[in-house]
Amino acid sequence: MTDEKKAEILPGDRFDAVIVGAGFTGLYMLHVLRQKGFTARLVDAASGVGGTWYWNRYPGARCDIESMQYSFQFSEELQQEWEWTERYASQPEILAYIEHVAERFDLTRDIQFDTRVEAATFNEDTGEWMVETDRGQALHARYFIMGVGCLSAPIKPTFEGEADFTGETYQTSIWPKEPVDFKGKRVGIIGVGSSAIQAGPLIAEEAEHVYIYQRTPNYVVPSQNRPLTPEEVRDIKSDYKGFRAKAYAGLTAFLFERHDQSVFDLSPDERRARFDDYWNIGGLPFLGAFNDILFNDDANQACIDYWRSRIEEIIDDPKLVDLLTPDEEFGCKRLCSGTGFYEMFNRDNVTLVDVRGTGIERFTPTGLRAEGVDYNLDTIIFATGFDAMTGSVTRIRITGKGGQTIQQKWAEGPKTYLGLMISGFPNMFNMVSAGSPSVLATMVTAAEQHGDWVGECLDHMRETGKTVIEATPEAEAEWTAEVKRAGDASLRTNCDSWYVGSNIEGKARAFAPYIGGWPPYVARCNAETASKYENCVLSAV
Ligand code: N01
Repeated sequence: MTDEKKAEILPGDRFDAVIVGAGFTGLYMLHVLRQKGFTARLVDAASGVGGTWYWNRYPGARCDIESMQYSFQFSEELQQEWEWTERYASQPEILAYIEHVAERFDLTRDIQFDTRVEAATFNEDTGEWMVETDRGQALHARYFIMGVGCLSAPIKPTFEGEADFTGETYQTSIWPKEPVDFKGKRVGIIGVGSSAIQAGPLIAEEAEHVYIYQRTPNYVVPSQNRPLTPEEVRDIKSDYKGFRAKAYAGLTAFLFERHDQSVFDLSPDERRARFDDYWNIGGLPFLGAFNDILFNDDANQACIDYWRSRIEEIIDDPKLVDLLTPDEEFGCKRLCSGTGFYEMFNRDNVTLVDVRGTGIERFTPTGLRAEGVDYNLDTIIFATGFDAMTGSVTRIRITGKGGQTIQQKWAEGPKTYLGLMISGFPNMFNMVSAGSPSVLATMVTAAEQHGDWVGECLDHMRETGKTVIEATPEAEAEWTAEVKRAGDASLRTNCDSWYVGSNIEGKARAFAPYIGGWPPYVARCNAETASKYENCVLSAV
């Protein structure tokens, strides 16, 4: 992006909407508002579009939703013309796609890059938001729209002695644009979440030695990534609309074969054959092998037994198998989809360091000390995750009616109406985040659904001469209870994970995304629109 192409910065500007975040969600929202004739300014801290795909440039970064589905469907021309090369797209390819979309729909002229939104305050007299940036600007807008992502507030633990470490440190979630050279280096990776699982095997191919510091193991299934064949692409594109419609009708808004059978409907041999089939399909669809893996403890244990038998086939050292086996439900955390993760531990230059005891105690000038042992390292990589779901919202000082802040409002966990609106914060829309399917659905499809919903809502406001919309406290309480009910019905609330916020000390435990299913969620949103917002108060100031 050249500087000339960046939107001109006009301090004190006034817009119909200020949108935060230039990922899939914010970009689509901007497109919708422009189509409808609203004025909008989109603000992003990055120097280019892409959101999560702008920042997460670590080796091996790749999506775990199939590329033919992890893409926009609002433009038939776009989806027909864009060529994905692999079943699961890599970060560079996804970023190139998002840049293409921004260019194709001429979005960048309304985007202000290299600017972080620091605060937003609702003015009850004017019904407008004032959005303050780290450039000292105050942008005024009727609507304040957050498209800030679910996994975009990175976290990094701090260790004693960090400043004395003479080597290089990196963080997967804010990876440099320039390639990092690991040749001949002793590399330490802290964490074994999806980021480390993707990065580790590739770094191990290059580095002299890789130490993986694992506090809690994760279940990993093979992604079975491969190049897309011209035939399968042609097949989908021959009826892309029909393909998308089938995905839309599914529980997670992405299409994969789900068997509507219990683990216990099959004999042990048939069950194993079914699991084998799904292992070969790989990735998140592995969970579709049976309908009760995430809902029944015994079915879940059968899945764990199968998984373990496969890992035992891969890893030579049985002690490592024990160390890499989680002691929680399968699929409770987000299932990790990897390539060569377990195989990596058969390499002579990879060491798994179990840090469940005293942990990583400190950094030293030449590396780090963990569990009482000093490790000499040239490079240390933090793959330590995010303040997920709410962190990207609460790191902004958002103040609603009566001086209430979002931090106060969400102190005991996120409270929303349909995930989209927050009582006490009129004219603010929080897209594809806590309280909606978001991370449990295809994020791009979720971005389009929310973008269309907000667009229609703003149309209605304009047509009826209303200027302020706010969800009622009753509607918010009912929806927040529904989000909790749906979470409690799933095994996914049982373990510690970023879904429930337990990776952040002091954060209230709450299963943040809505797990009640995509079709019922969309039906609720559509009913609200059809009722002309019966669960909201609309007024004019
Ligand atoms: O982060 P994580 P992530 N000492 O939170 C460890 C999406 N994503 O970036 O579990 C030692 O999963 C921590 O240990 P513990 C995807 O949804 C998708 O990898 O707290 N270890 C854990 O092992 C994913 O679920 C893809 O005990 C420490 C790790 O750091 C989500 O993003 C790719 C520590 C953090 O794992 C987050 O994944 C990448 C300490 N002091 C990400 N502090 C795709 O495949 C933390 N840890 C699409």
